[in-house]
Amino acid sequence: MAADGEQRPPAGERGLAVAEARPKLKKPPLFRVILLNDDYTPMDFVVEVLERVFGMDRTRATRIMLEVHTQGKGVCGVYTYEIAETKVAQVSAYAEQHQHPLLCTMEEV
Ligand code: TYC
Repeated sequence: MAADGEQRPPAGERGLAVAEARPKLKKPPLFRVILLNDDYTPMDFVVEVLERVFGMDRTRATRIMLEVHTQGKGVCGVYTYEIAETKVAQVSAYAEQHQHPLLCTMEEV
């Protein structure tokens, strides 16, 4: 053992390879919340859901609703897993309460 006050030179000066410690912070995976078209859910109801659950204004909600209506599906927003899961659950519960077959799902970005 080295005596008190006697320290070994740092690794980089002893011919050892040194690398900066890299903080291992990974970005969380993100998920798109997707709304699916159907033939029965009223357009007004879909617009209301987009306003309530996704905080959209009437103009944006109407645009997304029409995109879903014409394209078959549309993206309501992109969130981390738990937020996306909660939005899907809120849409599904609200649609069920009102007995509409509206479907909402999520997919990793
Ligand atoms: N296609 C429905 C209708 O004609 C409207 C609708 C839009 C339903 C979007 C679901 O996610 C949806 N009444």
